[in-house]
Amino acid sequence: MNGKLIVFEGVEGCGKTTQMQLCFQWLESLNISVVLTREPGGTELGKDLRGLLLSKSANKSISEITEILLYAADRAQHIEEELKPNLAMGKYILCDRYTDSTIAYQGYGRGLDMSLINNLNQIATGGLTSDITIWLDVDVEVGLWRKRGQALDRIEQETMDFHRRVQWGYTELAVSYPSRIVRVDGSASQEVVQQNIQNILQKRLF
Ligand code: Z5A
Repeated sequence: MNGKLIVFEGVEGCGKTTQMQLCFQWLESLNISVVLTREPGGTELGKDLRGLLLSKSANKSISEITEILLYAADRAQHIEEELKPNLAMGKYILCDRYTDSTIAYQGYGRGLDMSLINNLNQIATGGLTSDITIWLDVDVEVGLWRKRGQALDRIEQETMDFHRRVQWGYTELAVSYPSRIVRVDGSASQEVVQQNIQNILQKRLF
């Protein structure tokens, strides 16, 4: 596989969508073939799974095991249908969330067993890891404040303690995988954040 898998991670409202769009434009301006995608929801099946997982009102009773299995199913389909073929074509993939989200949300947030999570991630990905993961680090309060006024989805409606555990998960992941995960201060202006990301990608991937 000759392409590159570039993943964006972080708590709600950290700026992933904004920064991925800017990266997309920048990479296209360099004549690099680039694809934008996300988890959950990067395939037709995944869109249905995303609806089930994040629905604001229904499915509140979804069990924690059901939840993680649905994320794993979304990922397995995404990899076969979207990631592997595009990487094989040499494309750069900008992916909104990947395996670290499962560790941060279902592991640190929900407290599910880490060996179960690692096993499921391995089964779903077949060992495909990102070439680089950009972790946009913002305080939980900042991220949620940025999304004020918007209807909150099922996970966003969780307690502040839940979101703080997720944030702690990202902090520990960045320490554990320093060659794969790069922390970027997401509280800076959009322009500064983007410049920092471009500098990192230029240094690490080109
Ligand atoms: N999830 C899980 O639990 N387990 C898994 O394995 C996976 C996922 C894969 C997916 O949501 C949900 O699924 C997620 C985890 C769970 N939890 N929730 N909810 P998502 O990733 O699609 O949505 P999100 O995490 O809530 O992100 P978001 O709402 O799309 O936000 P964002 O993409 O990070 O931020 P944004 O849309 O670019 O920016 C938010 C606002 O801030 C917007 O008004 C911007 O204009 C503004 N903004 C952006 N950057 C800045 C800066 N630098 N300064 C000031 N304002 C800014």
